[in-house]
Amino acid sequence: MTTIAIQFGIKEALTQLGIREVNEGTSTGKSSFSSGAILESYSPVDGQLIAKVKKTSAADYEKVMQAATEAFQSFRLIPAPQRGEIVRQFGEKLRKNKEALGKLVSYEMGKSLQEGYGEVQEMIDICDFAVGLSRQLHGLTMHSERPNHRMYEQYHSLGVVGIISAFNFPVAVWAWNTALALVCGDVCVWKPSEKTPLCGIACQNILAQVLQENKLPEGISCLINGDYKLGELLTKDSRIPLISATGSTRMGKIVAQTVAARLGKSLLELGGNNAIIVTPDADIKMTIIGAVFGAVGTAGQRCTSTRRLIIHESIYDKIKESLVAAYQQLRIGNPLDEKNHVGPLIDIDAVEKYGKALEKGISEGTKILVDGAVLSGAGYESGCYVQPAIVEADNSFEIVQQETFAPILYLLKYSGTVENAIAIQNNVAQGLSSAIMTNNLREAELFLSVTGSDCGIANVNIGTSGAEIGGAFGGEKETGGGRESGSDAWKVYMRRQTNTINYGSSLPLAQGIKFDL
Ligand code: UN1
Repeated sequence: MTTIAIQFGIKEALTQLGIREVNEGTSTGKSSFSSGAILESYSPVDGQLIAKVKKTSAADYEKVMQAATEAFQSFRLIPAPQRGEIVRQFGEKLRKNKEALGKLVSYEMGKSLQEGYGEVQEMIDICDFAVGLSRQLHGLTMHSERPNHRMYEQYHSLGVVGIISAFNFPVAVWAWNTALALVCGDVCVWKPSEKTPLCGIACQNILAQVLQENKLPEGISCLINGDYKLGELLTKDSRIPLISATGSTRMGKIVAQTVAARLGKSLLELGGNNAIIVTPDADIKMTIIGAVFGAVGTAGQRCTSTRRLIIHESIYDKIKESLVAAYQQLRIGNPLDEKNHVGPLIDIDAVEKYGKALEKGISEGTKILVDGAVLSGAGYESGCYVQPAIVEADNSFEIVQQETFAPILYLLKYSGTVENAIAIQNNVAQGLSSAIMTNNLREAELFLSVTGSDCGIANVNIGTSGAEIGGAFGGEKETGGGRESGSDAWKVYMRRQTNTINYGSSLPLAQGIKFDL
C-alpha cells in the first residue's frame, strides 16, 4: 500500500468490499471460481497494483450460463413487487457501502472522490426507481374490432441479460441495467471493463450477499472477467436474448452485428461528441461552470463529456478569456483528495491518445489556448495525469469529428442565428448529449424542436453531462440508439405479448373476412 492508499483508507475500503489480494473473477452469486489467467488492476492514481483477478475461462463461462439459465426458470415466477423488494435491499446495502465503493471507484478508475460517490448515488437512485417500477410494469388494453373480444398486452420476463460495461462508469451503468433487469424478472451476466475488474467484484459481492440472505437461486447475478474474447462469447450466445453494451462506437458496431446475426436484441450506449451552444443571450457565469465541469469532469472520460463549445462571435472573446482564466484555477492531482478538481486518465494508453489528438489537431490547423501536457514529478508518478487543454478549431477538422476520451475542449465560432449553431452541433457522426445556454425562449425552444438538436439528450441552461437516472439515457446515430435507466427504458428488458381473448360463442375473423365451413 502506498502512502496515498493508506492515507485515504483504501485498505479498509477493500476489506469492507471483500476484495482480496487475488480474487476469483467468475461468480454465479453464491459460488466464486476461476481457472483462467491473471488480470492485474493498477490504480491510475499512484500507479500501484491494487489486486489481482483470475480471468474467466471458456469452461467457467459455460458454468455461469448454466447457473444463469437455471436461475431464470424460477426467478421469473417470483412476483415483480417481491423482486422489487430484493432491489430495495440491494439499494440499502449500497447506502451502507457508499463510502467504501465510492473510494474504490475513485482509486481504481481515477475520477474524483465526489464523482465516485456520485456514481454510487446513481446506483442507489436507480434501485429506488426500480422498486417503484416493480409495481408498474404496465401494458395497455385495446378495444377489439370484434364483438365479445378483449385485447390487451402484457410484459413477460425476457431471460438472461448480458451486460458489457466500460471503465469510465465502472459501477453505475451495471446497476442501471441490473436493477431494471431484476424487477423485470431477468437474470444478469456482467462483463465489466478489464481496466476496472475490482469495481465489478465489489458490486457482485454486495448483490450476492442480498441474494444469499433471501435464499434466492444461484445465478441471478453473475460476473465474468476477461478481454474482448469473453465479450464475443456473450454476443454470440443465443441463450442471451438481450446484450446491453456500453463503450466505443467501434466496439458497438461489432456487438450490434454479432447480436443481429442471431436476431438477438442489443441496447447500445456508445460514443458521444457533445456540444454546448452558447448564444448572445447566455448567462456567462452559468456557461463557464457548465462548460468547465462538462469538459474536465472525470478528466473528459464521460460519454457525455463536453467536447465542443459552439459560441456566437459576439461573445466569443469574452467566453474564451473566462474559460482560459477558469482553467488556470484547476487543481490536477490525486482524485481522493477533495481539493483537486481533475484526476488522472485511466492509463498510459489513454495519455498517448490524448497526446496524439492534440498533435493531430495542430497538423489540421487548431490553435492552442491552454496547452496540454503530461504532468510529472511528485504526485504524478503514475504518468496518467494530464493538463486539460482548450483548443480553437473548426468543426470540419477530422480530430473534432472524433471522440477522444480526454479533457480536450474545442472552441468553435458561429455567426448569425442559432440555426447556424444547431447545424454545426448536429454535423458529427455521434448523437448522445447536447446543450444550449440561452435566456432566449425562442432559441431554447428551437433547439428542442424537431429541427433542433438530433441528440438523445438535449438540455437548456445546464451542461451535457450529469444526467439524472429518471430520464431515458442514450443517443442517436453512432451513439447506437439504445435507452437505459429511467422513463420506459425497462421495456427492452421484457418481451411484449399481445393477447386477444374471445369470450363469445362464434368465431368472427378480423378485417371482416368471411370463412364459413
Ligand atoms: C457514461 O459516461 O457512460 O450523464 C455515463 C452522465 C452520467 C452518466 C454517464 N450520469 O454524465
